[in-house]
Amino acid sequence: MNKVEILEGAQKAILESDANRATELAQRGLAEGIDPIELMNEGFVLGINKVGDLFSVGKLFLPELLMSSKAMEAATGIINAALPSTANKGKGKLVIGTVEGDIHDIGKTIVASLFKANGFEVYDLGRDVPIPRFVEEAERVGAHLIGSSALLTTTMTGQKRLEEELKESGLREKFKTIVGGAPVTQRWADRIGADAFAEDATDGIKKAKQLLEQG
Ligand code: B12
Repeated sequence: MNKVEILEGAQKAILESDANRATELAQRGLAEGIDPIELMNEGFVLGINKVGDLFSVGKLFLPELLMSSKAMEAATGIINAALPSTANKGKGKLVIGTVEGDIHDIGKTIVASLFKANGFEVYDLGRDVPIPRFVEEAERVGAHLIGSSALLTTTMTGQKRLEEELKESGLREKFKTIVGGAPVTQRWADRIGADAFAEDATDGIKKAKQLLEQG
């Protein structure tokens, strides 16, 4: 199989909710030397995005969405584990989680893995995280950055509450905040007063580095 076939196969495996095939292609892609992030973005992510599109127009239903996301989780587990863990720590500490009421964590976990691979110390709070937890954990570990993920228009408000919570507790200046998730935009970040918005994991690393350089 060549690279194009693997990437197309990866996309198809997610569309067809085939976890075994997704696992096999994740392993194969890595073994062939495809860059893990490219394998993710040009393969599996295209598949899950199509699934999301079909779901939103009613051409596919929740059981299929769930099965495709299981296949996606299988693939991302393998790819995340393959990201190099750098010995060169000390870029900064990141506390990250998916906000309260929201159980989407595939993207958040990719972001956490890529930050680790880029020398950040990552504290992943998981999904459906109560807003005060972000603040407590950031205080506890002495974080530089707080990253929050929201995939639902209804849970994006959690990111706004995080900003409010930080302000109310007098801690806003202590941490930089970065927001992400499919419905989240730069406009939203500006509106709620987050320090940065990132389109994807790679953009997240870029923005985080910029923020930390600013001090
Ligand atoms: C997979 C999926 C699920 C899975 C989630 C499994 C899991 N473990 O995550 C399951 C089946 C559980 C699910 C459930 C639901 N889902 Co859903 N789901 C999706 C789907 C298809 C893909 C999401 C995904 O994983 N994308 C792939 C990853 C890699 O991308 P990503 O998450 O965007 O993350 C990237 C960037 O956004 C960014 N990023 C993300 N977070 C962060 C954070 C930081 C700090 C940074 C820097 C960057 C960053 O970097 C990531 C990597 O590049 C989306 C469709 C879509 N287009 O998003 C719908 C979608 C989000 N779901 C939707 C809905 C409606 C639901 C349900 C309400 C369905 C239901 N009726 O029950 C429930 C909600 C449950 C809940 N309370 O959370 C809607 C939301 C509509 C809306 N406007 O709010 C969507 C958009 C589908 C649609 N088109 O209708 N879902």
